[in-house]
Amino acid sequence: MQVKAILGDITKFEADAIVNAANCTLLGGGGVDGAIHRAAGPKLLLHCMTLGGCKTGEAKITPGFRLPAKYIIHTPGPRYPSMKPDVAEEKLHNCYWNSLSLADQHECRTIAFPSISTGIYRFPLDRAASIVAETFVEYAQTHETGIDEVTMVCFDQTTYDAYCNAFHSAGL
Ligand code: AR6
Repeated sequence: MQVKAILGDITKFEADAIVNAANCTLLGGGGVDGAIHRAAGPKLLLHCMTLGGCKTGEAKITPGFRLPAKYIIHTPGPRYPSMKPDVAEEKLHNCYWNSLSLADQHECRTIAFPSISTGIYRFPLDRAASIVAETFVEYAQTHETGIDEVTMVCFDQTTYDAYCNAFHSAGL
């Protein structure tokens, strides 16, 4: 499983699956969630309305509709100020872990993530990047994964630098 970070807009990224930093309603919002709903078109919301929401750290899958990606994996990240830091860290780990697992179940070979929880949900960026790197290492070591390529699609330079550093430190 190859891991890399790039600067870009995840709604334009061609992968078998892209991940959405959603909220528990799965009915859209601001940030990357809003951008994904706008780009995928109104059928995404109609589909999400049938899913019954999603708990923080868990993940649900939909088609990509108008996106270049075949699937969208929706995972609500932890809202950092509203829980204890160790609980938030565990939930952030679960978001990435459960998204990879769902991608594997759907035989995805390529998957792209945004920086879950580090925007509106205010998770400290450097800590998030270390947790993401650890999660990717642990997942690759413990699974016979069919995923060849994982890309962190970062929307700004600071986010890109944080993930590059964390991946480098983890030997990715
Ligand atoms: N491509 C890639 N990354 C993006 C894009 C994009 N098009 N747009 C924004 N980002 P956020 P959260 C980055 O706030 O913190 C929503 O209202 C952004 O710069 O989107 O998990 C949901 O409905 C940041 O680095 O997600 C929830 O209520 C990262 O994506 C809440 O926000 C995540 O920022 C979730 O908050």
